[in-house]
Amino acid sequence: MTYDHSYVEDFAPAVGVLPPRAWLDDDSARIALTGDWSFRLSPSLADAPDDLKDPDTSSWDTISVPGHWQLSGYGAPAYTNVVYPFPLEPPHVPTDNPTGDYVRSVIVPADWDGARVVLRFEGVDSRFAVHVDGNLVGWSSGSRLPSEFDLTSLVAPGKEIRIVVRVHQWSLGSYVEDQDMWWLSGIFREVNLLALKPSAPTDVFVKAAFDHVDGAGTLLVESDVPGTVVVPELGLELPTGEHTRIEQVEPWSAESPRLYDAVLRSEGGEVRLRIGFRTVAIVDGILTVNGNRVLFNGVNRHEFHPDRGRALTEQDMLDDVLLMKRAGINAVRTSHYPPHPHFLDLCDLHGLYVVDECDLETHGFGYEPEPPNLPNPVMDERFRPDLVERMRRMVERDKNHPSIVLWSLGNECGMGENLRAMYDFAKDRDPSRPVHYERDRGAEFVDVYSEMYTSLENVEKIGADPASHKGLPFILCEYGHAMGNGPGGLSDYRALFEKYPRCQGGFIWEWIDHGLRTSVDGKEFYAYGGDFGETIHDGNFVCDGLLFPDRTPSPGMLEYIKVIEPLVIVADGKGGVSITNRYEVLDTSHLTFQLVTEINGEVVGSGNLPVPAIAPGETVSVELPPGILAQREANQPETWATVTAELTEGTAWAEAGHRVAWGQLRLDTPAEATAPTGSGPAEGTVGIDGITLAGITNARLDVWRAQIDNDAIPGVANAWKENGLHRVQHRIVSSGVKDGAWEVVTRTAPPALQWGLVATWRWTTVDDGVLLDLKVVPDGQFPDTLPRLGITFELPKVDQVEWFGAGPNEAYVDTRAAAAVGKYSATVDQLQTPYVRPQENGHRIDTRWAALTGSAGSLRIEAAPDLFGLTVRNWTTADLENAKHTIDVIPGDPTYVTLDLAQAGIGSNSCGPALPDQYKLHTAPATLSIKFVS
Ligand code: IPT
Repeated sequence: MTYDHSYVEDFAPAVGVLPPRAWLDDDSARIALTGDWSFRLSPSLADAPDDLKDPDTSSWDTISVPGHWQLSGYGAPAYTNVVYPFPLEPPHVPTDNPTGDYVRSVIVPADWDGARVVLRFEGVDSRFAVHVDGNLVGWSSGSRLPSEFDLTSLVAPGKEIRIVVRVHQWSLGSYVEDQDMWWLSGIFREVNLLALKPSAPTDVFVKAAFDHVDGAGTLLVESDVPGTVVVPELGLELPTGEHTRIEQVEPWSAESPRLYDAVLRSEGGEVRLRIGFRTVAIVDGILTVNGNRVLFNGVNRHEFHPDRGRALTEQDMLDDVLLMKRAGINAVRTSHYPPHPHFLDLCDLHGLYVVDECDLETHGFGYEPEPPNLPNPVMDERFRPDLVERMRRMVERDKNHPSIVLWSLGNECGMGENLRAMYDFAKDRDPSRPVHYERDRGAEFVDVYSEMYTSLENVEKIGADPASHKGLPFILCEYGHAMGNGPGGLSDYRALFEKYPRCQGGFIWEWIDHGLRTSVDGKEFYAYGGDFGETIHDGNFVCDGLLFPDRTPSPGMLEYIKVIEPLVIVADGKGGVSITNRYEVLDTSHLTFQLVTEINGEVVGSGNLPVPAIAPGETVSVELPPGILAQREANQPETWATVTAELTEGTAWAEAGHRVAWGQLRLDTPAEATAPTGSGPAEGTVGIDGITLAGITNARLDVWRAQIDNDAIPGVANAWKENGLHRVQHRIVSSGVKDGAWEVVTRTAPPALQWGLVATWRWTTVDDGVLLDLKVVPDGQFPDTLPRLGITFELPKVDQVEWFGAGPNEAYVDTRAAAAVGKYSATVDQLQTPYVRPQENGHRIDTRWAALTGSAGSLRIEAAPDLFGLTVRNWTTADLENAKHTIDVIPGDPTYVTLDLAQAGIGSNSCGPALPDQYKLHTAPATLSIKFVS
């Protein structure tokens, strides 16, 4: 008889499992079944052996649990975003269904006598059957949800049992787990054998609320086994099931995550509880926590590690939480499945608002398919029991976390009655939390209205019409697509969240690039879709995070940190500094303010800046110390004051001195910029006519950048490429002395087309160098916009770059909030940003001067007076553009230097609105004046 695999395609959510219950920190005995299990992978159901009653594992390998078999040497990862990698014919899945068998023995301790012995899985992808000593115990699915099996009748204390788990890569569950991520299978979260004492609680529901009007807390702890709840700090002792009011409590919030340690004592054992008193409510269309309007400075977080996939360690989870807290992020959407429960404990402890999302996405069916297309599973009644059970399993597991402020039904499923049923379940079981779902345009079964990737104009419209969408609070569950270089425009979104009360922020897509660490010939790089030979895949769309795969912050992360920082520090227009407190509940008494003054990038003064405690929402003006004012009077050169707010004392998530906000004030009054005048023609100087200055060769007009992911989308990229911008040629029209300058006229134009850019390069000598006055005029049917307009030239290899301008990190016109004016120094290597898929990077905006030094000497470039964008790299734009992975860009000699008059903004168009007009680089006559000193 062959093994009956029919459960793989069963519409039932599970068979033989215990009812879902809360994740509890109790004193029940347990054995962690982590570590080595015997393992065998069958490529297909057809050849998965029929020996699960008593498999002979002597020839099997071992695999480490938790983990994914594709990252443990079996099969290969595969990435698709929307599309399913198998034919759509629910409930069927391919017979070629990789199936992993896991076997492990464990002795049930003798002192477990009388206990209920439960085998608990925290997460198995995607469906699995459990056998103990030859008996089929049951099966379950819901990859990111726990399943428990009662083994009591199959075990005897003191005796060994043999557990056999058969896990299938594809199942009915795969139809509702179409999240944008790697397909990775196996037992990827912990497995435990538990001894549950009959007289100890196994399910507890803590209901703790806060009344912001009178400061009182209310508490009710429900338990399946009665007991007494003790909260020592509150001097409280109260029976389960009894509601109590506490005169004064300190509330829990993301900024001030006050938890009260408590214990629930019953006859059979103890459960440790951490109680956070807080109330989530929608008041007059505004989402509030403890009466305060919430503004989500959030991120979408997938669970990811470049070596372990979704099998995270507790350290990985802590790393995420600490990185978020230090960044000023206050909210996480657990896209698109419930995270490991330990992560939620950390959110409670350190303070992050959580949108806990159900393990559900059916994107590949389309939003509202009409016959003859198949209905989306959320419209198909056969899926309803499974979907409602998924919601139930999440709510039951996670209900005690104060950090969870919204339940979310799932992601990208369109609309269907099964979603309504999930909503109804959540509201019935836990009326204390509003429910989120994004694609409910009519706001039928949601409590907050949510959209993704909405343009600024449309956010503004929603903000300006508070009655629209049933007057619900509005959030962007995804925006700011952080793929490759980007996202741009975050400050503009932030301004709208400040302007319209109902626009309550959003969640950047996404937290981390899912690049898998791989190597070729000993050279390491991060792999993305297609790198494992997948038949269909979505390339590097899986690398769209604020963090690189190894959790180092990308420039996008640094930008986000600046945009959301809790204080706004700017000039007050009266000679002082204006500081606005954007915290929800904290005043600024925990912060110390520092002031540093710099003239032309050199520090001339520093010290403490006394600032009174500023209440949330308040703005104060602080005068600068008199010495600094005097300096301002006396100095014409560029003078900046930088005010920094730091933590006075360490917190659980950062050390004392951690910077939470900063701002710069320009102290000198910039004089009307005047161009230096040359004293005569710098004859035969630099140009494409081959004559060189200070090692400069091959100076050309440059209009192309290695496409960033936001450029590489049809509308933009095609228009640019159709206009031949990626392959222009250059012609010298004339050169000679003219009107006191050496003048070279060039025409830069693409093959086959008739438009061009006529550039007039006028070179004159000045005291210590040569001056270039460049004028560019488009002719013919030129394209509306350009990726960039600048000049690129070559220099003998440069090692070190020093510059005065905006920095220290790369910045573009719409990603420049985090750039501060200062004097910086970096190697050419350090100027590059290693985007997982190589693309334009490293641009330093608003450079005043730069000194480039290499073995062949040095060259100084000065704004005269136009500020320029600076890019220095040891490869060409084409090299960068043609590279698929970081290891494909190979540094060489010479160095390529680009000085931009302007460059197009970055935007978020890889998954989002077009680049706003103000950040486009419109083709028009332009000039640039620069001085070269060798
Ligand atoms: C949106 C998805 O919700 C998210 O999971 C991710 O795929 C993101 O896009 C892109 O990276 S869906 C999109 C069609 C708006």
